[in-house]
Amino acid sequence: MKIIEGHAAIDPHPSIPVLELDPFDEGILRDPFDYYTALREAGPVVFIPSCSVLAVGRHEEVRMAFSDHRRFVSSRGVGLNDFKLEKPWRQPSLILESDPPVHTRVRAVMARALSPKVALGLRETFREEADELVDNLLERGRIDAVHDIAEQFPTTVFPKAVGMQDVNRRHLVDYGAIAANAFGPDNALRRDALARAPEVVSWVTAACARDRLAPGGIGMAVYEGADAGEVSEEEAMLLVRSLFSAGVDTTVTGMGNVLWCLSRNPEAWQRLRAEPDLVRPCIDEAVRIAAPIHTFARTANEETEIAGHPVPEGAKILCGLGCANLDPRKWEDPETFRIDRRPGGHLGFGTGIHGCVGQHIARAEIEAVLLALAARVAAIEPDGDAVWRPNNAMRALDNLPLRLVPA
Ligand code: OVM
Repeated sequence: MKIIEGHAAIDPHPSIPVLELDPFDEGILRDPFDYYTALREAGPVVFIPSCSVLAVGRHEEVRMAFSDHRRFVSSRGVGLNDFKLEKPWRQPSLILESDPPVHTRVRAVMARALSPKVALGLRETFREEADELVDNLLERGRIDAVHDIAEQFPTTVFPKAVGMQDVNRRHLVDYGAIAANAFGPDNALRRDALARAPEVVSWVTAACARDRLAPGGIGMAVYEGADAGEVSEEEAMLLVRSLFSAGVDTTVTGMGNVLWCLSRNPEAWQRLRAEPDLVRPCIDEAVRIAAPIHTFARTANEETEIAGHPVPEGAKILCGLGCANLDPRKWEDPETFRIDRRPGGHLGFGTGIHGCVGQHIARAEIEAVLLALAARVAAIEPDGDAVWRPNNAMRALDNLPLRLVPA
């Protein structure tokens, strides 16, 4: 068997269209829209020789792959590496890189620790913190929304909510980006991420220990699952690690992307200021248009089919979440940001049993910032070009220069 990019090379059925491009090319990652169109138009499932994978980019097939966790498993990794064939770069995530029954058991613990009720309890604190941040930013006027808001806010409030004792903001943001780049092929992004990994990983690992977490926080709530016998002490530690890998940089990215959408759509900003109840649909619309996680893979755990095309066992299936979110088969004017679209069925938080378990907390963080801004800022205007930061799995900004006009 030939191995390419950590998984079995595919000998695709001749009925499957071939797409000759590298989906992890830095140019495509910075500006993916033409690639998205090519992927959707080529067919319901395509073969990409550059990394020997199948890929789906239409809403229907991406949703199907994510909803069928029995055929398309996560336990063999949700990047290009097949954990059945190659040793993963870190101990696999118990919740992301697992299947039932393990997944079901640990997910229950995480769902409780990150429940809507927990998010509601954090709302007030988030709002106070956001008001203070915006007051300070208004004194400056010109800001980089990535550094000054999107990285600043979650790295302040989330570690506090988790009960983290000693916070290193840079390591927290970098850990998520490293984990996300590691889902990709053996390219420069992945190699650079893994070169920086040891320092960040050892810091994160130490931060996950029970005695580094304050009582009453989300981290300790996970360890209470161990006290109740639902998970082992070691499993609880790995689940706390997932709070840091999945809970910081994803939210940072979502917050940056929503501000990118609003700063490019001034009429939407005015509408949000007039109708703050639109904050929730606004967040969903931004997560649809610029999904923080643009791609996750699944592995075909048996010989099967997609849209009538044969799929061999062991095939990696790239699932274009960001691509499906812009599928004209599903959305009217998919690339238009409509603050009141209410885009039910978007895949920016995934779907199925692995759908984002932390989304209530993420939404609460972004909501607090948007409401604090909407109450005080008459206009958020571009103050230069947005710069994207290519990542094998994330659609993230590097810089978003903005001018804030006080109300
Ligand atoms: C994890 C995890 C889950 C979701 C995303 C992610 C960006 C990591 O459990 O480690 O990386």
